[in-house]
Formats: sequence, C-alpha cells, structure tokens
Amino acid sequence: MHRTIGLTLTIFSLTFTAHNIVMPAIAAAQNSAPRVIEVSAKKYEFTPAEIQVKKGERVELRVHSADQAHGIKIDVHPEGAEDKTKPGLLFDHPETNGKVEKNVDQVLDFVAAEPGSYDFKCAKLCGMGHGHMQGKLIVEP
Ligand SMILES: [Cu+2]
Repeated sequence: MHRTIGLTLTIFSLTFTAHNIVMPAIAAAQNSAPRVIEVSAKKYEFTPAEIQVKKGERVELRVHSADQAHGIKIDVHPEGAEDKTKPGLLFDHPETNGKVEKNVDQVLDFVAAEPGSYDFKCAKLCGMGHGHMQGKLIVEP
C-alpha cells in the first residue's frame, strides 16, 4: 500500500519536473513584460515593414492607423512551414489577428515561439495599393 503511494508520488514528481525543464523558456516569456513594438499604418505601407524579434520573446504589436483604417493580419506559420498544425506564433487572443476597428489601435500579443519569417499584410481593403501593403516579422533563433 505504501509502496503504491510512493510510486504514484514519484511518477507525479517526475512528470512535474519534466514539465518544468521543457517549458521554462516559453513560460518565462509568457510571464515577463512584452516587448512593445509600435507600427504605423498608412496608404500603402507599414512602418517598420520589417520587424525583428528573438525566439521565445513575448511581443506586443501596437498598430496605429495614420490615415484611414488599416490593420495587420499575420501568418502564424513561418514561410515554408510544412507542419501547419502548430503555429509558430502563440497569440493570447487569436481573434485580434486581422481584426480592424476604426479609430482603435490594434494590439497583438503573442510569443514568438518558432524562428522563421512570418508575412503580414493589411487586413482591411483600403484602396488601390492594398495588395502591396505588407511586411515581415523575422523571428531570430
Ligand atoms: Cu489595406
């Protein structure tokens, strides 16, 4: 009887320990204050159009539209990714990705979990040049 309880406790603590070894990078990123990056959007460009962050970093993009309503929709899979089951960017609120509200800055919170190049584009049809309104988020290893 005691042996069973002991074994159960051992398995429990081993599982717990393994979890704590594997997860610290992401857990630490999720608990720390985000790196805030201001992005300005206007016809027909984002500034900056190329954003660099590091793997594991917690990021907050604040997108401000300078003329009319624009927004960012970012691909959560890096360029060339074959496995589309696991996103490389872990959003706190996935529904904010691509959501545009007039006169409200768009705030995107995520953890840059996987290195790679992630395309983003304007999420609101804003005129003739809309299709060219895009950028890149680079997650460095
Ligand atoms: Cu647009």
